[in-house]
Amino acid sequence: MLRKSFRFLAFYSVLSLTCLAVFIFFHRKTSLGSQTDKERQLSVNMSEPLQNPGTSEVNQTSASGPCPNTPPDLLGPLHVEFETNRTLDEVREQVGSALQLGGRYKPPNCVSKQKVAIIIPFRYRDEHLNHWLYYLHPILMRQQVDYSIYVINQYGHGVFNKAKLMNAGYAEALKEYDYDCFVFSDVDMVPLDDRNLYRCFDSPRHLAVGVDKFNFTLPYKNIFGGVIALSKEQFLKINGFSNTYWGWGGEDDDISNRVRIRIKSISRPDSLIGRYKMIHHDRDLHNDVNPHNPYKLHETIKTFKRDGLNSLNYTVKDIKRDKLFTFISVDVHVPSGLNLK
Ligand SMILES: [Mn+2]
Repeated sequence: MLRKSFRFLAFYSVLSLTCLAVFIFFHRKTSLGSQTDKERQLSVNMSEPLQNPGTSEVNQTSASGPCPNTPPDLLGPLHVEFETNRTLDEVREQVGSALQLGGRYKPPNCVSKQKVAIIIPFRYRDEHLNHWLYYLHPILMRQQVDYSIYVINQYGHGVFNKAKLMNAGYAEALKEYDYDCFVFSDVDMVPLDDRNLYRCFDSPRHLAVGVDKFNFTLPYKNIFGGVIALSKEQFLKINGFSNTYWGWGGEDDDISNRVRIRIKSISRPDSLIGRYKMIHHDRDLHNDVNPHNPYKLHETIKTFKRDGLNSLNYTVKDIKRDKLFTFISVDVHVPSGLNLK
């Protein structure tokens, strides 16, 4: 009898221990599972912060393979005019419907090979920006670019520093998305042919080959300004732009030097496809020609390793997200005793 009840007890203790073990095992598994989901959600949000969840679902179900190397819907030569007065509200209505907040776009039916941040250094040029947005958004969509527009505004009224703004734009864009290509464009430059692709190539790309202002020819061989595209790797290799070109002139020849020193070659579209129309304008306030800048160009080879992305300092004053662009106001820390004479 005693032996029987002992067996009975032993059987039930083993059974309850097994049940306890099974319970603990499943409980841990479910709580682990929900944690992973949360983590997954968090990483999606962090890598694509400008995308709303609804659209990302649509993209996931309809995005099939990679986008074709040559976008299929390009038009070729374009008619561009700046006589029409364009307000931001109008442009938003005309070209904004496929955009997400921040001037963000992803082709709906294919996956782009590159993620492109378009950086526009800016101050006092609202009218030019409206023209630029009106023309560029539809072009970039036809080119099937995965892109955002960053307008980097110099805060305050101190001496302009375009190159430093572009460095800041690079740094700020990378905080939002893992871009692998950066297009730096003047706000007054509109391409006249949509076959001029806003993407990165094996060598740093000079897109603005022929500007109407210079009769559609290169004013000099080493010019590397107006609109340029560098991969993240290329931009890091040259340490970005110099931060020390205050006022007008020189910064584009300085980056041309950096590219020549560190990478050797550049690439360009052919002279017909690489045509641009520039918006005519008077010289901006607080951006006078700096007569010291041309002399600095002889120093690039000695200074570029310590003057650039690795010495960049600025303060973000404001970030506004429009449907058509992300507007970042940056204090570039204008030196107090700056002498442009
Ligand atoms: Mn200009």
